[in-house]
Amino acid sequence: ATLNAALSDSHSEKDYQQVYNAIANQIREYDEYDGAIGFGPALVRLAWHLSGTFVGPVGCPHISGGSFGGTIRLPKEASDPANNALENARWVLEPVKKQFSWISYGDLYTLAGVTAVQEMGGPKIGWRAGRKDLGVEYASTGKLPDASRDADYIRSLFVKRMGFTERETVALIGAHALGSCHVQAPVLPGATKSQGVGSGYTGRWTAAPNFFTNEFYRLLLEDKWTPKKWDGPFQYENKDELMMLPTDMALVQDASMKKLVVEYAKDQEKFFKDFAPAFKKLLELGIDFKGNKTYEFKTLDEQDL
Ligand code: DDH
Repeated sequence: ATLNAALSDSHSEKDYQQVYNAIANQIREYDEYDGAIGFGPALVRLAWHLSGTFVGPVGCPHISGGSFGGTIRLPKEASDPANNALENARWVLEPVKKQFSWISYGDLYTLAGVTAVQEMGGPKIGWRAGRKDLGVEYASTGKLPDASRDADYIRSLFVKRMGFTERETVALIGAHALGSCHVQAPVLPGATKSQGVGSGYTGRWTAAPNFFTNEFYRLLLEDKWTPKKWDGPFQYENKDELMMLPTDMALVQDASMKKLVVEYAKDQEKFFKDFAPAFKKLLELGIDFKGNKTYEFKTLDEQDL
């Protein structure tokens, strides 16, 4: 079973490009957010957390989760501890939702992930419209990964439960070139203090956390990572105070995943080529788009905006 996307979508690719532009302008507007990282990484994480609740794989009779219903907007799913700090990502998209009230939250949040990857210099991600907002009975909790675990756990979630290949799995986790981990959620523009807690982990993975690159793999392989001495959860650090989660280190502790890390560390183009369809697949888990067309959006730069 799959959830069926709206077929006769009355909006055109041009309309969705307008939404893309509005999201991209929000990223530009608030570029000082989170220590001048901006909202790009948070929007990628929002799209992933909305989609990564999927229990399938496609074709199995009892699917649940996924991006279709936009259910991360609902308090039940938003308050899953795995979604800590994502209220900020939803905050920055609310003006876009007001301007384009016809778009569903599932479409808006997935399009925001696509926009953020592209605006941060990543590959073009094909995207399809047609998700419909669903109610709280479709909200999904407890399905997102626990960062303290190992490679077999990652396989059990991504390969067995969501239907990704191991290659797609390793490519997706390369998104950790972006953003950072937070003990406290970053302070919102205009506010004076943090509105909530983060994951409890701390630090950035790379020195350029708002550029989409293969740096995550290169650092994972080439740097020396040691356990961080602190009161927080077990994590790794290098001499430059960059960080890795236990699940990140798992990618080089496992022989077959490590091969892919080596490949992506050497070849950013190959990483981009594999990431783009894997991210599209993530955003579409459990959805039957029927004949809906795949759109590819222009960046603001490409439009001279
Ligand atoms: Fe992640 N991620 N992620 N992640 N993730 C965190 C931040 C970001 C795990 C744990 C964490 C993916 C996979 C995994 C991004 C994208 C993606 C944080 C820190 C934790 C913890 C949150 C905070 O404190 O604010 C684990 C575990 C996994 C796993 O696979 C086992 C994937 C697949 C993606 C993706 O996008 C495809 C991004 C981006 C961030 C940075 C967010 C920010 O605000 O900055």
